[in-house]
Amino acid sequence: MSNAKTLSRRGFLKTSAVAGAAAFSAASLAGCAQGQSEELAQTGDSEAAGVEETHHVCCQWATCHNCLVETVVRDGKCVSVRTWAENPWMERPCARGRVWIQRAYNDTRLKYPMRRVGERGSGEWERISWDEAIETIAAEIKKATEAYGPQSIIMPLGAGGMGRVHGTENGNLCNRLQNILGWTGLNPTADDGEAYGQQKVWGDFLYHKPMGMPPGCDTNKVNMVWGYNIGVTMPNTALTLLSEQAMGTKLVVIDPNYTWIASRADLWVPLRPGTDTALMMAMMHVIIEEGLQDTDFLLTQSVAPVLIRQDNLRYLRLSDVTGEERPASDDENVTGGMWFDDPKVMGMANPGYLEDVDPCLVWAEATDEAGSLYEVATPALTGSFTVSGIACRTAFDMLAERVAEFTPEYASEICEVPAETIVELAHLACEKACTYYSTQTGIAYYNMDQTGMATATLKTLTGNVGVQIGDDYWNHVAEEYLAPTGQKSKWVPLTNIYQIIESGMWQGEPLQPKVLFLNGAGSTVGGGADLNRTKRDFLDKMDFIFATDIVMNEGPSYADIVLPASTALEKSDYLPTTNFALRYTDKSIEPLYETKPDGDIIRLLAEALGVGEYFNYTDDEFIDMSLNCEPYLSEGITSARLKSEFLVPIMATYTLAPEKCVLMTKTRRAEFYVDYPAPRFKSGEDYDFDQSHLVRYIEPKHAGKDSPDRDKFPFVVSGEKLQEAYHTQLQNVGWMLETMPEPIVKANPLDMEALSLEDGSYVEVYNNFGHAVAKLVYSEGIRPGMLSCPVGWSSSAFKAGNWVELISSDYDTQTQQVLYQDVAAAIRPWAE
Ligand SMILES: Nc1nc2c(c(=O)[nH]1)N[C@H]1C(S)=C(S)[C@@H](COP(=O)(O)OP(=O)(O)OC[C@H]3O[C@@H](n4cnc5c(=O)[nH]c(N)nc54)[C@H](O)[C@@H]3O)O[C@H]1N2
Ligand SMILES: Nc1nc2c(c(=O)[nH]1)N[C@H]1C(S)=C(S)[C@@H](COP(=O)(O)OP(=O)(O)OC[C@H]3O[C@@H](n4cnc5c(=O)[nH]c(N)nc54)[C@H](O)[C@@H]3O)O[C@H]1N2
Ligand code: SF4
Ligand SMILES: [Mo]
Repeated sequence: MSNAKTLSRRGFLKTSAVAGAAAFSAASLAGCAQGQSEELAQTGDSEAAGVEETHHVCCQWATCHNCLVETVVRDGKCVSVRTWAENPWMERPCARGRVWIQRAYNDTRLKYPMRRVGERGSGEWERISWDEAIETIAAEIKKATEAYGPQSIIMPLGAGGMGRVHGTENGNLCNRLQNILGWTGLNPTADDGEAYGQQKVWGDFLYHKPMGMPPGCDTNKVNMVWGYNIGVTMPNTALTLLSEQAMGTKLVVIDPNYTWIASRADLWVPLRPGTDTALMMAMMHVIIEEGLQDTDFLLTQSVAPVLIRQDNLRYLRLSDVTGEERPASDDENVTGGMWFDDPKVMGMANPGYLEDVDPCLVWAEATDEAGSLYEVATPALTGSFTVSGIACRTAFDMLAERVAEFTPEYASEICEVPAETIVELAHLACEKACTYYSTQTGIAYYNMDQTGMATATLKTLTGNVGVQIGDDYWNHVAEEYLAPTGQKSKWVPLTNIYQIIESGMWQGEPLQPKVLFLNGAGSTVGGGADLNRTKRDFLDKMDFIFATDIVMNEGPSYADIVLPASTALEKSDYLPTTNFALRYTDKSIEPLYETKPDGDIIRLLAEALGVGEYFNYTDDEFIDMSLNCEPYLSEGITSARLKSEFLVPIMATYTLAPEKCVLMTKTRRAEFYVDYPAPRFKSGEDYDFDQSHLVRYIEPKHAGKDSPDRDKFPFVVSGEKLQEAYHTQLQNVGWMLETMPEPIVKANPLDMEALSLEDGSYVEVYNNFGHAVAKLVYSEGIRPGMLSCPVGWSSSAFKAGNWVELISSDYDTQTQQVLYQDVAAAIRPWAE
């Protein structure tokens, strides 16, 4: 099928289309990056004479490429943002990276500190001085600290800025202050679910997972993109995928909707939303039934041969046989909390330490007896064995049994993907190499951790496990910088805020949140879930709310005091990005109006709170302090080097020898069968221990077939990221508003015609939690039965409500992630 216009209901429901290169949708930002945006980014009078200089600015969004762009400054005014021609990685910034001028010189900027004069959220403010603002905030913080302890000050993690000094993400000056004073961190757990599921198998969190191609492979035969709207959300990676495709790599996209990348795929597999795990389990079924698994990898690099006790479903260990007591273990803590207080991520783990004294056992085929996983040369991959009276089966057999039911025909009923396509996908997954590009939020349904676990299990089964270990340099920061007094704050998941406020406790200790510091964090309010409940049961319960931001976003609009922060153009910093490099961004212009870079705001707060002595350092001194740890020391990375090279790759990532690629699990192997499954946080939820050793399929909670209200709310609402926005940002930027002036809901014309809803009319989307009114846009690329509602808009942009009202405050109890996609709703005409 080469033209989406011919897509039929049948095309979505039972056929997977082979998509041609003709895209029906608007050209993606990636596609137009070089041409249109380049032109767009030119402003000002190019003829004007004056002093001209150039600077490097790093696009500061989290979880994108952090492209380094070049700014042109003439007579102190930034006049252009353009591609940095000498960028060693040839990064192609998209339009979102080129709008910094319009962000900085924008009438809607917060220009000076302001105090609320009307009701919270009424929009009535008065201008105050910095001195008064800081004094008031410090007094409120002191009051709450005295009455309820320092942990009552809560500060969400927010992607307002990624800089190590002036950022609002993890690992910067605000965290230094937070740790010194003992404030509680609030983690939006925004995109952790899938990664957490993978962590169960690899033993480590997020980006520290095996990547790239397995040893011995030098070509990618297949790239599989799972529900990743990558043309919009990671445009440079999307372009790389197209380059690889041009050189012969098959591009496979699994997504219910016909996205930009799907339109370019060799095989597009539309599935029923929320059923990816069932699809992958059926692929595993085919692989095992046809004997296509990578037996060598399974036996040498995974727990496949490990004997599983049938009485308690745990690994059989030497101590089970000898009757000796098992050495003290940290079993219960293996899954671990927030990524930044996870000892494994912080490099303190000692994988395999228990195995040395109490190894798990396998069946030695040569001698017909049980032996240590680490000593037996030819362990059995399959079979049932009785060892010292304990009945056991291999982990591989347990997996085979788990997926036995998932025949292609059975899964076809669940996923609405033809059985033959499932077989084809299974075969493609066995190619060497097949690389997976997994979405972060596209599969945010109740079962999302299982989808992550399924991906990692599939990779293990096919031996498609890369030799590089990716890393996330957010987490590599010197302790003396982050926690100079040795004290480290607690982090709690935002999903549990209601439970915490109601009970005044978290994990058995008192915690009464009273002061909320919205530090460049949009996902706490405007980009979160169940907005009505957020206001009622969270914001209204706070004694005091203060915010730093560059505009009056949804969250700051409920604050008592707002402080104006400077934009990326107005400050120097370095960014520890997710891209295996450090990037320096140097100040293009002086802070506009009365704004201040975030780190300077933190310095003022610290002074007022009596801990100013920890902040008497220059930015460069702080940068060098933060770099005083590995791997930066070995690689000689200092502030001086960052300032001269701008983009400094971290070689440790690239030079990792295969033999050093140790997985961080207890067995140092891929643990697709988990010995001691545990929820990410112990927050009192039910947890099915016995069922959680292996991947399993669970229907989505609200969007699932059997959800109680599905007859009332027949549509699944996909809250994809908006091409023209970065989360809750850029709504005030003219160039963005030109292509996306207001919130829209995209729906399949077949569905809408059946409901007599006209293209371009205003419609109300609603469910039990709330509603939103937006313009209907017919789109044949949207799967029938789905509504696509790109998120990121403040409530003020809607005629009524907000998409965020529709999302429940439920969460995946294994990962504590918000169910952004697990939403069902109905749609009807809107009459004002
Ligand atoms: N409903 C729904 N919610 C979601 C998602 C979803 O798909 N659907 N996605 C989730 C995901 S994956 C993520 S990562 C999170 C991201 O959520 P956040 O990390 O909270 O990011 P933003 O919403 O962009 O909020 C950043 C705020 O910082 C402000 N800001 C910008 N620059 C600066 C600066 O230099 N200094 C200061 N102080 N402030 C600044 C912006 O104006 C904005 O208000 O959102 C999550 N929320
Ligand atoms: N423009 C822009 N880019 C961004 C961001 C942004 O806010 N704006 N945010 C950045 C951040 S922090 C993150 S975490 C990433 C997130 O990047 P993505 O994971 O790409 O984000 P989403 O837009 O949530 O992905 C939605 C995709 O999942 C598909 N989908 C929905 N349900 C299912 C399903 O059940 N199965 C499958 N297979 N697919 C499904 C949707 O059709 C859509 O194509 O984007 C990053 N890039
Ligand atoms: S949004 Fe992503 S691709 Fe676009 S300029 Fe920024 S970092 Fe680069
Ligand atoms: Mo994210």
